[in-house]
Amino acid sequence: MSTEVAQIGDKMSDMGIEDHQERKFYPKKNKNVVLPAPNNMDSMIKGLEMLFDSDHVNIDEVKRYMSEYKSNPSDWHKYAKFDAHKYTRNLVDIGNGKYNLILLCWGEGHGSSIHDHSDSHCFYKMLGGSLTETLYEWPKGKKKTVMKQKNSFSLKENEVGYINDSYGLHRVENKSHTERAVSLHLYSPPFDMCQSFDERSGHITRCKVTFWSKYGERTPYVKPCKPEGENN
Ligand code: CSS
Ligand code: FE2
Repeated sequence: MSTEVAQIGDKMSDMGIEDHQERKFYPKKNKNVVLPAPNNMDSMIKGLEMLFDSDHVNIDEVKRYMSEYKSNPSDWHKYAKFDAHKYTRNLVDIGNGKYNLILLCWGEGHGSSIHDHSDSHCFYKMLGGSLTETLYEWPKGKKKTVMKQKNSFSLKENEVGYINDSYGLHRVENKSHTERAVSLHLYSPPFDMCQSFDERSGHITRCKVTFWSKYGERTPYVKPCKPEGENN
């Protein structure tokens, strides 16, 4: 039995790895690959590209890999752009078209609407501060009713959260009035529309999601959708 450690830059197709004890990942041709813990954000970005090389997404493996990166603000400060009124979405990488990697910057008290994730995987890693996630059930039927809240929990620096539409809907908030928060989100496949929900009625608004910046450069302003757009 042998265990090999993939190097960043290795191609899956070059790997002849047969077996290993723990971190299983099943890319093409059923080869298992062990990725070393990323020691900075650029190596995490390259490692994520490898993890998403196959069509199968191993949720636990991606969560574990993202949690192994120890946040260092000097790795990501060029993407961290705050707005006074709303959290910002800042594109970092498009993962060969398989996903969007987006840095979200949450000012004090900023929060999202209740929203879905357009049938995509949503992984998010805390890079700084803390966020509170509240889960909701999908509204049932067409009748207007207050949305049903499920559980709520907080994530702190370096922790990783995950949701997809089968888990329900969520709202994410920086409840702190003194600290900002920064989180790195991976959506696979990428999406540019999602649905936001009015908590009192379950009313749905379709929203276009946009970027405040791309690769560290401010993007032109896009008028937000009403009443509670996801975009900025
Ligand atoms: N889905 C929200 C952030 S909470 S996961 C967004 O991308 O704007
Ligand atoms: Fe979300």
